Amino acid sequence: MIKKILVANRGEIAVRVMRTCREMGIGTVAVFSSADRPSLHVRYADEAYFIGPAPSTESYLRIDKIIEVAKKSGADAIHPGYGFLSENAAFADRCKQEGIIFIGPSSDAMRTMGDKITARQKMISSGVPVVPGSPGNINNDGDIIHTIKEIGLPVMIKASAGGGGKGMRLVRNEKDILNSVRAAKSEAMSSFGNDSVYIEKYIESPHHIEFQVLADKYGNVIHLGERECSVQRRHQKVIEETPSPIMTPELRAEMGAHAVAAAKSVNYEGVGTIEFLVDSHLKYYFLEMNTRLQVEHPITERVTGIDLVKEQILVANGEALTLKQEDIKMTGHAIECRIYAEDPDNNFMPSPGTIIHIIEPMGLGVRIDGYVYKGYKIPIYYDPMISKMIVWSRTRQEAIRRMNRALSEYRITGIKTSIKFLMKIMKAPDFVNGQYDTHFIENNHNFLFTPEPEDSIREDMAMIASFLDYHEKLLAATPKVIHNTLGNNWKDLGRKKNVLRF
Ligand code: MV4
Repeated sequence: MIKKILVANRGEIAVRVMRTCREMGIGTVAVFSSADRPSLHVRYADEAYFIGPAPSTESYLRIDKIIEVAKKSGADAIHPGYGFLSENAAFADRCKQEGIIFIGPSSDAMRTMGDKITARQKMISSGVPVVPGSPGNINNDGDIIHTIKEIGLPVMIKASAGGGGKGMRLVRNEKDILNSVRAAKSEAMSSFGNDSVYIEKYIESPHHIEFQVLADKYGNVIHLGERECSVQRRHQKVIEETPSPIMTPELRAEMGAHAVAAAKSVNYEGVGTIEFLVDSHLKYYFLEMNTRLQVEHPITERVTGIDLVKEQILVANGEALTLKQEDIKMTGHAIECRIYAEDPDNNFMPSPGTIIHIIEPMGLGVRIDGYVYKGYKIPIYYDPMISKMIVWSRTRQEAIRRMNRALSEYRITGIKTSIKFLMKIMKAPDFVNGQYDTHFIENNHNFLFTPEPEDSIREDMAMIASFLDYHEKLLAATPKVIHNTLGNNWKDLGRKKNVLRF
């Protein structure tokens, strides 16, 4: 029985995993870099260990240091979260060697699915539909010519060691193909140390739909429905929702069965995600499998009522799934917005800094997985996502209205955030109508990036609010000096409706 878990991660996911551990009566161990000493996961854990300087390569990616802390703390298991070492097969192997339970799939499953060419080949042999393309690695010009003859242009050249949009090239003209493959191979070699590339037919305007799977160590595998992830910017998901606006019960059953087959083909254990592309004729194709818990898992948790981290821990404990496929029911509609410390008006440049003021939305159907707090200084070293807001309601339209209400309540001053960009998306006709695909943001660029007049007022008000807040603190701190210069009217202004009405 796992009694203590080291969470080898930081930020919102570390806190989220620790919450489930606490509910299960499992001890929690945090690891932190020098930049994360004040971070919430350190405060929340039962124990915390410093593992090195701020850069991830010297801290959260240091397998030796994490193993050392696991031993020192007596942790029975390690939960990797997402990112960092979560899909690092060598880390999973090292845990096994050290007799520490790795909460995730086997390193073999990671390796097979991490290599996009072997993943494709595995899917083909398992009867899971893949995008038409090259059977394997492109070794010479003959392979290219043969593949193009078979599937036609346009094509997508992809790095086998890539994924998530890294190492992809779109080719529409025959004359570009040979040079593009050569360029893709050298780019793959420099980025991943592996120059294997493959070619796929380019699917125009697809939906990016992923299926959540859950498997135990005894071959039981179920799926927990889909997540629509087509609202992306530069291969970074911005909004996810379930159910997908284009899904039908029949298509869900078909895709779900193929997702289960994909997991079974690699003897998968734990939670995993099968990504599909779905074209305008609702034909679907395996894209890749993510062998980790994903950022967007909370929307699946909300509509199914299942705690996915709890299921991960039970599977890691060697317990058989108690859930059967027929037990899985999706209720209502959930939408997740990712909140980033970035400036949408400045090409989403990261906006590190100190949180002066934060008010988080609450109310029926609102969940926030976050980790920042008033006075927290957001480090520059890590992903700028500061929280995820997940809302649920009975219908998609109610969920959109609830997300709008919640986003309008979300107040963070001291840094720039993507909140107002998210509010624009929630109001975009294509989104409201559920008529969008992976080109949504580029197709709605004007609507999403034309500043509205009240934006600047809202900015001013936010600035006034933070200034007032700051001044109230100053008043509290040094009333004599401030009162003599500013007198009392300043505090009244802070309470006048017309100034701070949002
Ligand atoms: C594709 C594709 C269309 N055709 N492959 C994006 C990241 C990784 N998951 C694979 N991705 C895609 N692969 C073929 N054969 C479309 C995507 C894709 C995408 C591509 C460009 C810009 C945004 C995108 C968002 C989702 C999926």
